Amino acid sequence: MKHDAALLVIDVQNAFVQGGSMPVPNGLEVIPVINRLMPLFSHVILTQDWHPLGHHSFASSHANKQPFQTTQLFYGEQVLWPDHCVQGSADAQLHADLDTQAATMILKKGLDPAVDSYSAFVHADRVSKTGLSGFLKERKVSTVYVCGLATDFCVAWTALDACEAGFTTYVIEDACQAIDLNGSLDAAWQAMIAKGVHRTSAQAVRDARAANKA
Ligand code: VGL
Ligand code: ZN
Repeated sequence: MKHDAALLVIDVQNAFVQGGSMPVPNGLEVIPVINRLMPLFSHVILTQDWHPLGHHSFASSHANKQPFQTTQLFYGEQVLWPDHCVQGSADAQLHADLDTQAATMILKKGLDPAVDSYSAFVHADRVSKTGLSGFLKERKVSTVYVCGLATDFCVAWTALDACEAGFTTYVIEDACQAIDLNGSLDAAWQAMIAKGVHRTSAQAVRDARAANKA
């Protein structure tokens, strides 16, 4: 029997792999790992970063700013990125090699031009919510496994907010890859561990699911 856990597959989009606008080193490596995990879950949620042109998280929207610098937005410090995941562009599409048939929901995020959204649960203003917590709770999901791109941004923020919302939360380390900007990967793991996020591997998840089925 599959139990009440959801797999959250974060931002496996053309933008974040080789050839995209903001490639995460080794980003493509997550795809076969995630494809093997998806059939083990009865709830699979995909997220898609989906920004309007001129989004405030783009360096190009600010005078004298380069990608990977930061600026102050009304909700706090924001890392500025290359233009990426512009709505409707090929760059914003989910990667063609990702098996999307098993997905029960595709959540688009980052639509508000003034507010970024790394997390699948709460926008970067830390106030407005996506509705994912309610969606999962209505389906009696109490445990989430998070994977995808990038470990230190969208995966970490999603995992932290999942914990905050009361879900038992795992991050599947080898089903993720990181950007690692100025120590952001270590900082993300420290924050996740401090919050109670469990760090696991794809093999451990497969073993646990097999034991659960037996
Ligand atoms: C992401 C930065 C900006 C991510 C998305 O998917 O990790 N990072 N937008
Ligand atoms: Zn983005």
